[in-house]
Amino acid sequence: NWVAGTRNYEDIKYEVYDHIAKITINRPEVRNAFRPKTVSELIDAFSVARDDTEVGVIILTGQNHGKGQDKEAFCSGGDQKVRGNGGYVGEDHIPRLNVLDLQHLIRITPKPVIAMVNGFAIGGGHVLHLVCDLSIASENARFGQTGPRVGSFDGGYGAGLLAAMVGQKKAREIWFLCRQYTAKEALDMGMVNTVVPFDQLEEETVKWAQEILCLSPMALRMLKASFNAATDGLAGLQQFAGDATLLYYTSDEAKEGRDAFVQKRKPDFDQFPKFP
Ligand code: 2NE
Repeated sequence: NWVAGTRNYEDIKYEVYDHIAKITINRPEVRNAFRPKTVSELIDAFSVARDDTEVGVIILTGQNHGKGQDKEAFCSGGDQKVRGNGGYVGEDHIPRLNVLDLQHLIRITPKPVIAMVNGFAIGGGHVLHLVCDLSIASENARFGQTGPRVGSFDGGYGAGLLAAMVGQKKAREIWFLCRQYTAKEALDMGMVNTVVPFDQLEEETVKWAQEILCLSPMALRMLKASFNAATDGLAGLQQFAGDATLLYYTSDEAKEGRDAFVQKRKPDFDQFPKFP
């Protein structure tokens, strides 16, 4: 029932159904590893979903290629074959780590983002599921970081958010040993919300999204910003404060300040209550 969006993407797919946007990394031949173009398209798609006032929940997933559940992938991180000197290199020959911008965008998108983890979530792909608000995994999913093995690391959300989620000891184990963990282990660690059979993954994810869609979008927005404020430092506070400003702008009190300026008169704030 998904309806394709109008944008022409090469590395991803963008679809909408019942106020849900589904964004799919579509490079199954490399386990949905991302190159700079993939990330640029993901940033564009998340911006489209964010701006679409009809969209209330966003799902991020990876394209299945149908070669067996143990071969499916959510995302295997940065495409090591285009990793150059200082970042991942695309058609413009500029080395980039633009996935960090994507992580930030997922965090500040004021709508719940669900990672629908259909297989390997490894390296930078593992961090992508971490920065989503919820993670729903199929039983075949595998989780892990590989940075120290392939000469990389993500010390931002990849380390700090992971530690906030699973605890310091476990987070260090994940990074220091570069093991893979089953979906059940990820559930026990608190990294995923639920685990379902592979063939029920999308149905279950859509069910969660539809439950969320019954709730107040503004309350959800404020809650997402509140959770981020606790872990994201001043950037988290900025997001929360931005939402407070949004709400304030809708008040007569804020409009009086704007109108007085435009009308070149003194603002009359006496009419507004001074709440305790
Ligand atoms: C994902 C995993 C565990 C799957 O293993 P398996 O055995 O099922 O598949 P296989 O044969 O390894 O991979 C299938 C094809 O996909 C390519 C492989 O090279 C292979 O292609 P061919 O050689 O047959 O042509 N492929 C898989 N992952 C790729 C990748 N990341 N880049 C380019 N090609 C890839 C297994 O494939 C695996 O461990 N993959 C590598 C995971 C990894 O180390 N990712 C990078 C971590 S660093 C990172 O993502 C990062 C960061 O640390 C900081 C900032 C930004 C990014």
